[in-house]
Amino acid sequence: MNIKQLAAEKAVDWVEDGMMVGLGTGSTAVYAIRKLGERVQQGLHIKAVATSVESEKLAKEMSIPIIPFAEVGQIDLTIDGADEVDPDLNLIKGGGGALLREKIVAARSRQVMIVAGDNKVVKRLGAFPLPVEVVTFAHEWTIEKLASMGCTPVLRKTESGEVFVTDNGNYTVDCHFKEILNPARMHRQLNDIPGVVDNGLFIGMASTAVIAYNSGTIEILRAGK
Ligand code: ABF
Repeated sequence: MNIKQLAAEKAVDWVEDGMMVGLGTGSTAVYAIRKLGERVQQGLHIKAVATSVESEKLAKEMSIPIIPFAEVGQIDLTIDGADEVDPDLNLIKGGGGALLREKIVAARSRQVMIVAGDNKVVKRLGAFPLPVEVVTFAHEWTIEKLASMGCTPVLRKTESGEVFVTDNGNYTVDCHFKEILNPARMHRQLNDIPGVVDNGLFIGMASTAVIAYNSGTIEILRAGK
């Protein structure tokens, strides 16, 4: 079992009968959705919402009941991946292109449980290029503004060289800051830029992180601890 699978499957142990669950996006979240699907097929009763078209498709393949957002009150537990996790459990997310839906679902969740291998744990955010979701209209101007924030902005492309389009019809700009000294301030400054929809800094949103190591051990990190 690899460390992504180890972390993801451990997180699914926290899912209880009757829960409303948020399903994350990315290769680590895929392991969680598959494990959850196994438990549903063994009789676990849950309802779920997904953070991407891709995760929703997999959930339906696993017979996990996906329900309309209008019918969702609070989400009890969201299990999702991350690109970087700092000591305060602030995150960089969005490497998978799903940051907007992930942040909307996380904001509706009583508990956000991050699942990752220890390679995602960092002392300071920023080595991973910060994804920023921007509208397509005048995106060239938005990219110039992002550059003025002190990063090297790169419009994300697909493997075939096309501009990557998110599930929401927007573009993603990967902002190479190298180091982000004040993530909370950076988050606010980015979202003040006209044309920016949201960014991959998740500040104070994760309550727990399940971190797996190649040794096979698992560490549970809790916000504020
Ligand atoms: C998603 O999972 C994204 O926000 C994040 O970028 C990605 C991490 O990908 P992986 O689990 O494949 O390393 O939630």
